[in-house]
Amino acid sequence: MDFVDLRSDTVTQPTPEMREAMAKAPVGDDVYGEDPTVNRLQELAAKMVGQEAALFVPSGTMGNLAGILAHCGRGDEVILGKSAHTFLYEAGGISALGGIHSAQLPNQPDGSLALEEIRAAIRANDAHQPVTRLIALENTHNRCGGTYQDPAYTQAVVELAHDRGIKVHLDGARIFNAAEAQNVNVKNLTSTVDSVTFCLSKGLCAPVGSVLCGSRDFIDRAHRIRKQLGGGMRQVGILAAAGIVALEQMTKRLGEDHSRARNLAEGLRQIRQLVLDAGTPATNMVFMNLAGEVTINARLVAERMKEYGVQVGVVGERRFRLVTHYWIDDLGVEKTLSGFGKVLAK
Ligand code: TLP
Repeated sequence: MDFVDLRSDTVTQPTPEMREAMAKAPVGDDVYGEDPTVNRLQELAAKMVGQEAALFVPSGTMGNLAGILAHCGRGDEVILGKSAHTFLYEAGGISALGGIHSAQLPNQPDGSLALEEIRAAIRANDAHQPVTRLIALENTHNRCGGTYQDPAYTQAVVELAHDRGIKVHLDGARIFNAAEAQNVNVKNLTSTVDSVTFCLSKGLCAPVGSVLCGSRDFIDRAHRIRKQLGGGMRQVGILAAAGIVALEQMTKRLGEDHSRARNLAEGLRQIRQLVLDAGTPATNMVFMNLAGEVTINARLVAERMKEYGVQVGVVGERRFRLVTHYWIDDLGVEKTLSGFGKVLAK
């Protein structure tokens, strides 16, 4: 059965245009910097986000890890959110592999870190304390509901950081969703941070890969770190080709996913047994809980939804995440609504 798969936008299959571009891509050895398609992708990516240079990496996790390692040495501190993907879901890589300490601040509902709290968390110049080297933001913010932060906030963090000689890294896994939701050019969210990583293989549908962008110097350091992490790849233009299609075509259509997420949420709100988060969806993610009257847990509901051809994300005992993407059409939204109706009426 072909499922309506709302578990994540990571489940997206490459589009027919991507498969064609992959088949035809000229390739070379990227460890020698000789893959023309990778080089094209990197140039395009850097240009789109307003940075000097870029590095193709196998995953968002490696993009964040290589980026943070390129900014921080052992014992340095990064200020990040308690709900940051890097803090919660990247297997503690920055501390395991980089010896990097983290100061975790509460995320505000939109995923931001309060400026006063950042200011208070910056360490004094004191031999007892780690050195605050980096502030890490996430936009859109996954755990906070696919919420987004605006250019003014991003700029305020950059200014605060630079004033104190601190760098800013942005986990922009879904930065094109953040730009789309605010109807701004993505550069307004990315050009002044010191580094940004974004994913090609989520809502943009490429099968593999993320791009880390920053200054030429920074990317040179990250390049060596990517090699240390085992992320130096060879004739990988075959994947970068899909990434180029992702950037040229798929960034333009994310509004459709956002409007389908809104339709989905509107329908789900009519189902008494579900309680949607206030304001959801901000972008392509709908977050909701089971109402108190429901006696089964989210995992069991998700299991029963499969009988109706729908897969949903379970992110807590009674909590779901539903993510729209290119492969979810209006019929998929209808199937999901009728599936929940039937499963919860039982
Ligand atoms: N997020 C995945 C899961 O790991 C939770 C998802 O399904 O949403 N930053 C952010 C904000 C992310 O949401 C993710 C993936 C990553 C980084 C890591 O990307 P990958 O999976 O390519 O390593």
